[in-house]
Amino acid sequence: MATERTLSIIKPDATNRNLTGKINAKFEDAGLRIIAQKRIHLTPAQAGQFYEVHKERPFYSELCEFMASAPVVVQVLEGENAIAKNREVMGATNPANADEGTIRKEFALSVGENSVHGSDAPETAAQEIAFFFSGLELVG
Ligand code: DAT
Ligand code: MG
Repeated sequence: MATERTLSIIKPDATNRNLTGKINAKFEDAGLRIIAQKRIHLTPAQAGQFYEVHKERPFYSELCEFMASAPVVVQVLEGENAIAKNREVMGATNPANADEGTIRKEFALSVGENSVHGSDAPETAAQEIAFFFSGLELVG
């Protein structure tokens, strides 16, 4: 299995509750290395651009508004099979369906306010990393 990189976002519901350290510990305990990280406050337009793939879905405007409602922490995680491993650590989109011990089971408030984003495939990971970071900011 190859070393991969994936884009992670600690969402406003989690930064509001000061959970960044607890969430980062979950990544590190799973063997994922945080090789880039910054705290930013997205505009609704930037959130809309990031989530453009969902623009036809009924929750799109709610999602963009939520993502711009408070600061987020964007980060690049690196490790063996990092994309799938991060999705495992995150848990299911809806916390009601998330496994015990996952970030969303422990911390998410609802399907919308679900604490973390993680890329879902190598192509989207590459696009999403490039959306937020320059190559110089990735320190593996
Ligand atoms: P994931 O974040 O697990 O990759 P997704 O890509 O299907 O899930 O959706 C992106 C985000 O959109 C998700 O994290 C929260 C929001 N969302 C998804 N389904 C939703 C729903 N039924 N109601 C409200 N928000 C939803
Ligand atoms: Mg997704």
